[in-house]
Formats: sequence, structure tokens, C-alpha cells
Amino acid sequence: MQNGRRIVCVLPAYNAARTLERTVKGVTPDTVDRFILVDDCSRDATVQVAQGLAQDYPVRIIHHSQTLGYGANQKTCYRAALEEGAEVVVMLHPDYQYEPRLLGVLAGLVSSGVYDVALGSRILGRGALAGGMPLYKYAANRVLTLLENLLLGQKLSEYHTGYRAYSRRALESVPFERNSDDFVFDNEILVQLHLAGFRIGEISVPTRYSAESSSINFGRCVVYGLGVLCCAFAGFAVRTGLSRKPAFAPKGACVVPAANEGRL
Ligand SMILES: Nc1nc2c(ncn2[C@@H]2O[C@H](COP(=O)(O)OP(=O)(O)OP(=O)(O)O)[C@@H](O)[C@H]2O)c(=O)[nH]1
Ligand SMILES: [Mg+2]
Repeated sequence: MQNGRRIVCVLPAYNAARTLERTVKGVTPDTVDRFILVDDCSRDATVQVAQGLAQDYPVRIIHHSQTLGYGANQKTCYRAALEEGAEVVVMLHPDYQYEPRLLGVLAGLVSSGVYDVALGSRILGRGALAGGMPLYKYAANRVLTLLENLLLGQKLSEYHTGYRAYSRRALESVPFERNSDDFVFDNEILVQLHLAGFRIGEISVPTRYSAESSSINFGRCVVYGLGVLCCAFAGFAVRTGLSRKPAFAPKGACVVPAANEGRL
């Protein structure tokens, strides 16, 4: 509990056996009411490691019987967190890439009522390259962020972090189920929340890259980058009144929530 609000940490996991324990144990004790680990049919011992942690920590394990993708994994995470009565939902990659000790601080931006969404940014401050982020990922992150800020009328330091906090109301207000089942989900949900008028804050978070903490390769980064550009242009079309329903994902359209349509 934080400011009387129930904090749920969701861990979208895929082959995270080597880093999961460090991630969960790194969270300051008593910060989180519940961990929800969604295993996307990992090929390693992720589930067994999670079962071990569940002996000592409030960990709920949900298992996909087939691999559905990173975005699909997050959909299961948020559905489960909302069902469990979460008031603040923190998504933390279980690859020990982000500093777990800052989870309470990140959640605090939302539980305080000041922000609806909070991002743990690797770009604020000077730590990303020193933490081992490959130069091409850093450059792509900066360029995509610049374009997105221009197209969306935002001013964020990055849109690509795997460490975020959402208020219950924010998650309930946007149709995240319609988003991609792949990595671009992260971008689509931020664009949806921004267009719907939710307040987004940021804190700086150290990052560490190792062989264990990043699996997305160059090819998938390119696909992701193209998806981000489509998403930003779709958001621009909504912002400028060219469109009311941007098609973000092949499976459906990201619609702006009806309650907020008048504000766009
Ligand atoms: N469902 C699913 N999850 C994945 C897949 N690849 C990675 N993940 C999960 O998504 C999280 C992020 O993956 P990373 O490869 O670290 O990607 P990233 O953090 O966006 O990119 P980096 O900045 O390079 O680390 C990890 O914690 C994995 O558990 C995948 O193919 N399917
Ligand atoms: Mg990573």
C-alpha cells in the first residue's frame, strides 16, 4: 500500500529464469502488495523460479500455454492486475535491466495523485550508454523520441522503457486490448494515454545491459522502429483532426476513449 493505494507489480516474462529472482528480490520489501508474473510459455525454468519465489513473496503466476508475444503478455498482466483490485500497476521487465529499488518511487508519482502514468527513463541523466545500451539502440531511441514528441506534442525523454506505473483509471480508460501483441504495444498505450489527456511523469532510472537482460535483436528493433513511426503518425492524425480512429495494430484500431473525444 502507498498513500492508501494497492500496488501491484506485473512482470511480463519470457525466458527470464536467470534474472527473475534478482529482479523480485531487488524490490524494497513491503513496497508491493502483489507481484503478477505472466509467463509467455518460456523455454527455460522461468515458472519453476517463480514458484520458488512464491514461497516467500506474494507472487501470482499466470502461464500462457503458447507464446503469444510481449504485447499479449502485457494484456494478460493488466487484466489480472485490475481483477485483483490494483490501484497502481507497475510494469517491470523481469530481466534485471532496471533498478528495482526505485519501484516505490515510480509508483509514488502515481499513488500521490500527481500523475496518471510514470515512466522510469533511461535517457534522463547520463547513464544509458554507461550502463551498456548499444549505441545503435541509443541513437534510435533518441531519434524516435524526437519525432514522437514533435508529432504528438509531448515532451518525454523516451517512450520505450520497460519500467512504468499506471493508475487504475488510466488502464481502464484506454482500449489497450486492441493494441499489438508485439513490442510496439508499449508505444501504442502511451500514445493512447497521451491522446486521452492523461498526465505522464518521468524519473531517471539507471539501466544495465548484459547478455541476460536484452533479447531483442537488430531485426526486431527495425520492426519495432517502423511500428513506432506508424503509431506516432497515427497519433498525429488524431491530434490534428485528420482521423479519429488511428489504426495502430494490424488486429484492430486504437480508438480514443469516447469520454475524451471532445477534447481532441
Ligand atoms: N512474450 C515475449 N516476451 C519477450 C520476448 N522477448 C523478450 N520478452 C520479454 O520482454 C522483456 C523485454 O525484452 P528485451 O529483449 O529486454 O527488450 P527491451 O527491454 O525492450 O529492449 P532492450 O532495450 O534491448 O533491453 C523481457 O523482460 C522479456 O521477458 C518475446 O519474444 N516474447
Ligand atoms: Mg530489456
